Amino acid sequence: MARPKIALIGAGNIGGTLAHLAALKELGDVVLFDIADGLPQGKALDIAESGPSEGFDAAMSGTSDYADIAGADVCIVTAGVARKPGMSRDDLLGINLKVMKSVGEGIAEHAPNAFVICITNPLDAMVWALREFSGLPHNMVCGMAGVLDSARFRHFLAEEFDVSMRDVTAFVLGGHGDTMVPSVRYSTVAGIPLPDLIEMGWTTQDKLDAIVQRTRDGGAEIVGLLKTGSAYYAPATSAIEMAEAFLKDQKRVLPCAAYVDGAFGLNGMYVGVPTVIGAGGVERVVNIKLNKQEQEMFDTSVEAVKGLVDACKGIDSSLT
Ligand code: A3D
Repeated sequence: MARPKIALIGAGNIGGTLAHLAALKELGDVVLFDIADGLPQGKALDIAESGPSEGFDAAMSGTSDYADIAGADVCIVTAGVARKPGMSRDDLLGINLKVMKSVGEGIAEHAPNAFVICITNPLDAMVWALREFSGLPHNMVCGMAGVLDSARFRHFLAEEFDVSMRDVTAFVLGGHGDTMVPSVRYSTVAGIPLPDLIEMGWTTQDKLDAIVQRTRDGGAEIVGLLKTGSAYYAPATSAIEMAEAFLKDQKRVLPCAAYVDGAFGLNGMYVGVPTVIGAGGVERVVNIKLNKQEQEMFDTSVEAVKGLVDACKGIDSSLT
């Protein structure tokens, strides 16, 4: 049986890390696509040359021709520009919307059966636009943000409690922006919900509030430190987790920017929600109950995403 084919659209910081991780995990053969002359070919060759030492079997190639992604099983999209200090994710909208148009058309023509994971920011609006431009089924197009935001939340919680990150579960709802909703009630240490851990004296409400805020600002914290771009190791790892769930039909329960039509009281929009990812792409949206305060925060986040989608429609009249 032939190996799966993984197309990485964008061979920058995240794209290169994705290629390396996909190779190390032997998820399939990798095609790196980028418009920058020589970049995808150079990274592909460099990673291929790590194969003899690592001992992986995966073909690596680089291209600037969409024909080379033909028949891809998975496409992970990072094409576009990333934030610099002082920029919000929303500042990227105008430039990255044009990029989504060319990427969406390229995928539609050459890899219409792929499971597509968008990472380009501002995430929720870009995954919506990418779906519109590509015309692929909604369940086969989603965005990576929730896995990363939840991983940040889990990391900070594990540090606070001095326990293994493996025993901390958490998830973050809503749009991938300042209004995201780290869910305290549905996050646990080995099944013990965070509010119970406050009662048990493991932490305080103030400390937990600070961790929630640090999670919301997690991307900006790294942009501020790096100064030349945004995070890429953890974003790439998060998208690989989603790709693996699809390729191996793992039916993982992962938060991602999915098309929500009916659940959470929403009528057809992309936003971060818990989902089940398997061979059918986004197979289910997990329609959890929110309390009043969570619902208000989620609604605020939804409104922020709708504003960005409207801005996209204002820029490109083909989007309705
Ligand atoms: P970067 O290292 O700049 O790579 C982007 C690549 O896209 C560059 O190599 C460009 O040459 C390439 N590119 C630009 N236009 C096109 C095009 N039309 N077709 C193909 N390739 C093109 O950025 P990065 O890898 O650090 O980040 C990529 C994107 O991910 C940015 O928009 C970031 O804001 C976003 N990002 C999202 C998250 C989420 O959690 C959602 C986290 C971190 C970064």
